Amino acid sequence: MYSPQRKDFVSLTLGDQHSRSYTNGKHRRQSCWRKWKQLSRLQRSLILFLLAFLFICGILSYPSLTEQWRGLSDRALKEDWVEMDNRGLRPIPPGLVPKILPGVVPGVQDIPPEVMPEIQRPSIPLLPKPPAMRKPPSKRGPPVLQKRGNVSDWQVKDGEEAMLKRDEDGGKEAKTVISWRGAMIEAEQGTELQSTAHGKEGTVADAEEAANLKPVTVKAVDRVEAVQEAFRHAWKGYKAFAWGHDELKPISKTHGEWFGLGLTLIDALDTMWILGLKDEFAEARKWVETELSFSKNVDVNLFESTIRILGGLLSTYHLTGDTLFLDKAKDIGFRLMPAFKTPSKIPYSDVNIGKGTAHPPRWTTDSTVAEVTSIQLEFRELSRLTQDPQYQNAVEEVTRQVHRLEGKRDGLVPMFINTNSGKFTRRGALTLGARADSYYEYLLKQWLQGSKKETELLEDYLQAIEGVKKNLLRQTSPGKLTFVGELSNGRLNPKMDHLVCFLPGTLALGAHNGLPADHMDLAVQLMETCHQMYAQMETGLSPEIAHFNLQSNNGRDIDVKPADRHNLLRPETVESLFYMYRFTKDSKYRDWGWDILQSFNKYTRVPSGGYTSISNVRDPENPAPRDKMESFFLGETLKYLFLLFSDDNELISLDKYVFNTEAHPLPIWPSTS
Ligand code: DMJ
Repeated sequence: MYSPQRKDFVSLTLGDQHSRSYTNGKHRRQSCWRKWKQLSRLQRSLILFLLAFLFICGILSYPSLTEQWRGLSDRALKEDWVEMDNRGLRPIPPGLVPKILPGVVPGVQDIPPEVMPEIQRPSIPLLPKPPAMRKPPSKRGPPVLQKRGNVSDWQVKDGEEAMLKRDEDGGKEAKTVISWRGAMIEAEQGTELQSTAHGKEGTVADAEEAANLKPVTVKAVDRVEAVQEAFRHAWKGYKAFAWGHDELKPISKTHGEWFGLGLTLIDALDTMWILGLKDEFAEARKWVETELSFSKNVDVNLFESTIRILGGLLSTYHLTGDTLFLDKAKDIGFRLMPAFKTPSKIPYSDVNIGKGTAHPPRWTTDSTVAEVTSIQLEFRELSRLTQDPQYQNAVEEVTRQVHRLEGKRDGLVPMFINTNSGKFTRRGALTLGARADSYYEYLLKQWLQGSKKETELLEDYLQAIEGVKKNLLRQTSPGKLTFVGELSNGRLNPKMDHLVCFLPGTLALGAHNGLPADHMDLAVQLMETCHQMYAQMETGLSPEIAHFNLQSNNGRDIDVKPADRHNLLRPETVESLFYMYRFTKDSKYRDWGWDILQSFNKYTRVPSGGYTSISNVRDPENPAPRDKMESFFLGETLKYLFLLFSDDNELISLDKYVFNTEAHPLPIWPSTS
């Protein structure tokens, strides 16, 4: 029998008379302690166990709590947007786009030579010296500005807008965690959304209203000028609030810094030249001459600074013949070289361009496959211009290793490669999207850059496209849209990043250069899908990631998860539209590009200057601006739109130039090399 004092059960008595009679805290504490001491050991253990259990439950339920908190902050963002609306920052109706009228680097000696990678003797013969540097071969002046035409097709778009049935979006707000090349990759994906396909369903009243509209023929010249106007508007914001900084934050009217190197300005240099914006170009050039210095204690990402800065400077040098840009290109190129000083010679992701040190990300010794294999066009060109083989050797060593590596599947590469072992890391999916995309692009483009002589590059490219067809290509059931899915643990995930929309253009470029005609067929199909990723959204803007429907029991082809509804002003679709139009002259590609430009103007344009990425392409009432204009909007998106609408086929001829993955044109080497 148990003694009366010893109770093997817990008795909780709430609000008894005794406890009510306590008036002072000290007594209450003493009494609690006495009561605790009176409990049996088993009772105390049980209470402690209960408390521990509750604590663990609390920890486990933390994510859902944070989700609610995030919901609250998203609502706050929504309210901000409403407030902005009240201040006149509503999306601009088509046709009401305001018209804005135009208006040395310390040497590299401060990197100690011992930290530089050894100069490799060229295993590949060096390319012949390019034509004299003071007189570059391809110098051409900016194209003459066209006279402004009418804007009647904006009015047509107004009518089309009336046809849209705008559904309420009941999904959760986006959850994002990892920044990837400007994209935010989702931490987890939530419930699917119910929405109406853009341009596919309309109410009867909407259709009647639209029937009153008369089609208006629009001349190409109007569209070219609309791109110039959009660039000037973006530039106005950059100039006013972010001059010399990396990125414009157009809503808070300030700037964001990534490397602290004037990223937007450098990325936009050749765009200004191509668009014929002489005054803007002259101002930017002045900044490069007087302010730009790479002698800075700053960590930069090797890939991003290569494609944006080195690529931008090299292409501007080629277009203008101005050696200022070549000098700057040499400086940054040399400062990036410590990245290759790794056990495997597969470069690290980050370099300190002031100290001459490099390192992988803090959490891994892996590098991203797309990053280490998409710097070759730029470094090879730098070697050609400088007649210094070290750049070409370093990047071609990477190409050679990746070419030989085991672990590919029908030419498709994993996402990560280890900088110690030089082997692929077995994690992640097989994808043509983030972390692998430009590996495929640069196989073809290096082959073109080198005048189609490096057959291993071509073989790898052709094998990879066959690998795509065999492993990743699917069609939706309802609408027969062709897409490139992702292969994860042997299972196909029917999702495609917007990043994959570079592929139609690359396939078309290959077909134009004699690769199999069925590459062009595939390009046409994928181009249609990328177009639908815009057309089926309520804002007319694509989400970052689309999910495709393989079931025949549901009428919708494309779904968007809540975490994927953002649009970062990315270029890939308009890039491919440019290639498709150049090679087919089918005007529908121009029309699709025009729709996209108008949607950017309607939902992402900030009246005080600049364009902003948005969080929700499914909500035209509240697209939820993110307050950031990525440098690639000026470097790529507007450049490709301009080239799409321009009738001048010789303006960056695709038989003379190859675009790097940041839309910076580099010359195709003469075949006599
Ligand atoms: C750009 O920096 C480049 O196009 C890169 O290849 C992919 N990401 C962005 C644009 O989306």
